[in-house]
Amino acid sequence: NLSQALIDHLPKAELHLHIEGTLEPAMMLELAKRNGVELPYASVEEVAKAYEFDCLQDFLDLYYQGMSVLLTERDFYDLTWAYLVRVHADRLTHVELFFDPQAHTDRGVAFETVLAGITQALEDAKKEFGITSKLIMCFLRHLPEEEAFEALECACKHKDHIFGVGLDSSEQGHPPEKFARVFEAARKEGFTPVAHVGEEGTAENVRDALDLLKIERVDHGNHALDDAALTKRLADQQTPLTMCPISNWRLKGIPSLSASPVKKALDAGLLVTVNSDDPSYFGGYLNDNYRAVVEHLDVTEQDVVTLAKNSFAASFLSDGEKQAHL
Ligand code: ES4
Ligand code: ZN
Repeated sequence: NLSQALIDHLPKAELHLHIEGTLEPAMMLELAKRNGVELPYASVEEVAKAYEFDCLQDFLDLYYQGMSVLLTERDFYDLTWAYLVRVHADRLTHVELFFDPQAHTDRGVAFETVLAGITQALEDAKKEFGITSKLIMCFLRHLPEEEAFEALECACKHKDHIFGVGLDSSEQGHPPEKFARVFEAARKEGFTPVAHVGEEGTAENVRDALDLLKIERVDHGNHALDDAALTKRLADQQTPLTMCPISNWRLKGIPSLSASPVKKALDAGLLVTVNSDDPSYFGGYLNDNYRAVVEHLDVTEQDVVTLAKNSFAASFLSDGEKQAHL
């Protein structure tokens, strides 16, 4: 069918992707064996069966458990390379990916080990596939501000490889203001700020992230649409939103894919994009998310083209680089 072919053929960027969320069950078991790590699963089927989530926190618990198998530079390389090979097949040509260093340094894995494995795979994908990339380091919002400052200190030694800072993990109880100071410091150091807000949290969190953290892109932002004035502000300023339909559905942020706010955001004139978030855990890579939008929302083929174009427009590539991708 036409939409399917269109999705497969359009060059696309992915702007909301946690590299640790691409860890497939088969690789998880393989790395557990390679590294002598104990997991509560005996087979790929058992891992897959555990992936039933009632909310964001349910998922986060398994996400942090799963990444316990990632220990060496090679592990981070293999993880990142597998994702890039997979999305090259989806005609992805640019990716801005998140990583969660605190989830690794807390387990005794060095910041440099994590970064070296990821960046080597990104460099190889540029050479092999022509895929361009930017790396965004996320602060874990359930951890203290002081630990975010420690992560920022590490990032400052690697400005050549880290483009931006983000904010992820549990939104409830950890509002943007908790990170106002570390974001200010990060901006002063030249990092571009983004944040997960309005996923389980309210429009107020989205507004606070814009005003207090000065974010240049909203990750998720579903609940921004609850507030008409905020929606208008985002449309007027063309602040990008990185939405993740399958993730929202699997974490029960929406009752069904037909309740995804992607179409509403398009119709409101927002610079909205479609992304996979944690494809292994949620059961869908980039094109699966585009297909979900086509199958469950009343979108036209023109909307699909707009979403793919938005993915570059909303990226942090320069205008010249954006043109080269279209
Ligand atoms: C995440 Cl879906 C989602 N939300 C918040 N934090 C995250 N980390 C990885 N995936
Ligand atoms: Zn996310």
